[in-house]
Amino acid sequence: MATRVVVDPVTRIEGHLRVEAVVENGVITDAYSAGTMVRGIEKILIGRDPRDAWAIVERVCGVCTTVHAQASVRAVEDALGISIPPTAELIRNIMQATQYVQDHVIHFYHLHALDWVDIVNALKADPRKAAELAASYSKWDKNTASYFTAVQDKIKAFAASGLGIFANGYWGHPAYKLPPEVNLIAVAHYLDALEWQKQIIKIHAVFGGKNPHPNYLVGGVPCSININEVNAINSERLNLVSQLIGQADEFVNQVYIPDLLAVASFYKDWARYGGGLANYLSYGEFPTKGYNHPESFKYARGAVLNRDLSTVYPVNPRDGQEIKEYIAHSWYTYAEGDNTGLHPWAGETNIAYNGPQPPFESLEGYSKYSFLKTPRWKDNAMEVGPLARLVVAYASGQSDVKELVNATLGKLGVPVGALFSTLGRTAARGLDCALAMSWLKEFNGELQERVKINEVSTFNAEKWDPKTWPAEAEGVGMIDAPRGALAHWIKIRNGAIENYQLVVPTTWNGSPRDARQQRSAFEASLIGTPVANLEQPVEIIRTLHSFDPCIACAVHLYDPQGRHLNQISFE
Ligand code: NFE
Ligand code: MG
Repeated sequence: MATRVVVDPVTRIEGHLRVEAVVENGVITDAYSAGTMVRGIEKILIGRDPRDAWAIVERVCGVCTTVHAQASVRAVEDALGISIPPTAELIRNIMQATQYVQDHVIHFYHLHALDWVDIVNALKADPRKAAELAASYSKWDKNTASYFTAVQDKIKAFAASGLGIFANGYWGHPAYKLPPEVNLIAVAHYLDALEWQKQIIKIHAVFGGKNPHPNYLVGGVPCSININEVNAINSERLNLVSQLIGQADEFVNQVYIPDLLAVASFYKDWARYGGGLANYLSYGEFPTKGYNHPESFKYARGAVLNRDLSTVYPVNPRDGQEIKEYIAHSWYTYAEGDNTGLHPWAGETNIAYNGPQPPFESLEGYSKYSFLKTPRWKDNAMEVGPLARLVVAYASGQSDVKELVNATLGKLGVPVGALFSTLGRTAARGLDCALAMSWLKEFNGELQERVKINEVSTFNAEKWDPKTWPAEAEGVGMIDAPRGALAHWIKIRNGAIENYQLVVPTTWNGSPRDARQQRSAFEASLIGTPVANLEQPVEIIRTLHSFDPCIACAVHLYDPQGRHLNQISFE
């Protein structure tokens, strides 16, 4: 018998996501992914100064903060033909690599770990054995028996008071497989990661003034470097950055990656589930010779189809035939009809909600069922994110990526095919973090070298004055954000924004079906997954979380009447 399992809200994500999965004989046979929240970002940009757009679009999300500002300044620079000084490029790379590292660590411990780690079971652990076990795979000197005893005491007190925000977890569910000691180690590091992430993100405050939402600047970065000046980026600030990078490196390589591998080794069966789509898209990231030279990127740009690693297809977001957004199953309407696909330069954002009124019982029978639009590359549904970045880089032959992927698969004793799964997606995020960490050190070293030789220009003012702009211009700003391929398309007319469209990672992954009824990544990846207990569908949550969904980014339009469209409760 088919049962429709509704998960709403999906928690431990950013934004408001509802998933309905059809389960037959204990296995998911169909799924619907619905973004249930709307905001107004694309609309409110129209008519504004393109140089201000970054400050508005950055507010689309506080999780992947900085990435939308970066996409926006790149879009304006692309439209107006502005290149930025190499020192500014390095600082932007440092900001982005910092974002990858902080975001991925937080995702692993605070958003995803509890799908695999049973907090209550950690009470059964022997802290001495936990310390021995941790020492066998990590050199982190905090991992002592007394430290694990103290953490266990905290959990005891917490459990006695009803477990607080963790009260509704599926503790004791048979899908949890870790021994008590591994559970205890992971809970201890969950707490440590909360403290740690406050430190690394200070790098954003140094170069961008604050976090979340650091400052950006069309033509460069909004900070000047003078090693002897109190109010500039000086020696003290640069030393702080180096020190924070050192701490981050230790946490990533002695805590996160060892924990990830330890946890993964108990869940190898999850290399069989959650693969979903076989197509991967990456815009590439971390330019080293200017953004117009993608061949110099740390991560290559391209698309891989049908998991065929022998071919990487070029991706051109300017081509009107490559990237299109559909709304056949989304609460929008297009002037030319709802089965049309529109390239983002011609994109439209016209809300047309015709779904159920709250409380939603089921979306069954509703043709339109989400506020996410549905992007396609050459009409293919594409997965984006850390796994896609690694797949495209691997297939492009980038040696640092290939070596790390092969070494990790070897350690886990699983074949390359294991990457195409829920487990593979979660492991890929860890490798993505380790790579970003190593590049962060490299970028910082290069910055220090440039400062030594006084190559400190951070701003190109050449086209700052709108009088120097053409009457009409169009640009695209790509970035591979922590959750994947992100781009902003801008049209400028007479110095003001005429159209602005964001196509965001979670829009690719979490969208509803397209006009040809092809599923996007969330929906496709759930099919075939077993669900042991319909009342506690932890398996659905595991696969969704492996994508690190962000619905705030993915939907960016408010109901014009400000209507309350869905009630979210946190009982
Ligand atoms: Ni709000 Fe985001 C990232 C972007 S995902 S988290 O990474 O862009 O849709
Ligand atoms: Mg959009």
